[in-house]
Amino acid sequence: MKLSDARLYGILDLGYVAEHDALPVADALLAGGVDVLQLRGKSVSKTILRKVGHELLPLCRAAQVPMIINDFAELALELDADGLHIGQDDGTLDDARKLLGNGKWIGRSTHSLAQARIALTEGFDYIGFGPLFPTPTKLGRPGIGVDHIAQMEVEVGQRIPAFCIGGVRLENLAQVISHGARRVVIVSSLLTAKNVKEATRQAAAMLKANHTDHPNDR
Ligand code: 3NM
Repeated sequence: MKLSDARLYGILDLGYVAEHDALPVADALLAGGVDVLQLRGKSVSKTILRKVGHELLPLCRAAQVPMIINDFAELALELDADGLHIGQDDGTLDDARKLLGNGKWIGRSTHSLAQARIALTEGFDYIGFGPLFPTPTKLGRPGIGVDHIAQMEVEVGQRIPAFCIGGVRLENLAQVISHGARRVVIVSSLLTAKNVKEATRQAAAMLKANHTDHPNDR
C-alpha cells in the first residue's frame, strides 16, 4: 500500500484494549479495512508493548497493512516495523531517520496549521492533524476544530498524507469529511464499538466514497 492511498488509519491503543484482547481486536480492525495500523501503549510496560508488537507484526504483514510504532524508535527498529510516529516533543526527524533508515514512514503529530507546514518542510512522510475535538484518548488538549482542515489539505495534505485525528467518530465523520478531510485516524470510536469490524468497515467505506485524488499526491 502506498502511503498516499491510505484513508483510514487505525490505532491499537492498549489504553482501550487489554493485552489478551489485542490480537482479536487487531484482527477486527484489519478485517474491517484499516489501511495503516499503529501500536500505541502510553500506559503499559515496555515488556507488554514489545510482546504485542511481535504478535501484531505477522497479522499486519498477512493483511499487507503497514504497521507503525508510536513513540518508541528502538521498538520500531527491533521489529523492522514499517514506520514510527512521533509527537512534537519526541525528537527530530533526523534522529529517527538515522536510526530507522530510509524507506520507513516517519510521521509527526501536528496541532496547528503552522506545525503542519513545518512538518512538511522538515520532510516528514505524513502528519496527524488535531485533535479536531477534545478527546479522552489524548487528555488536556483543546480541540482545534474543523475550520483549518481545508487549508491544511491544500498546503500540506496534497504533498504528504495528512490524517485528521482527535475525537473523530462514526457519528461526526461525515462532518469532518465535508470540511475537507480525506484521511482520518479513529481510535476510541472503533475500539469501543460493539462490533469493531463493522464500525471499521463503515468508516473505511465513507472515506473511500469520498476518494479524491490530487495531482501532487504521492
Ligand atoms: N493524537 P480518538 S489526538 C493519539 O492530536 C492522538 O495528536 C492526537 O483518539 C493528536 O480517536 C489523539 O479516540 C487521540 O479521539 C485520538
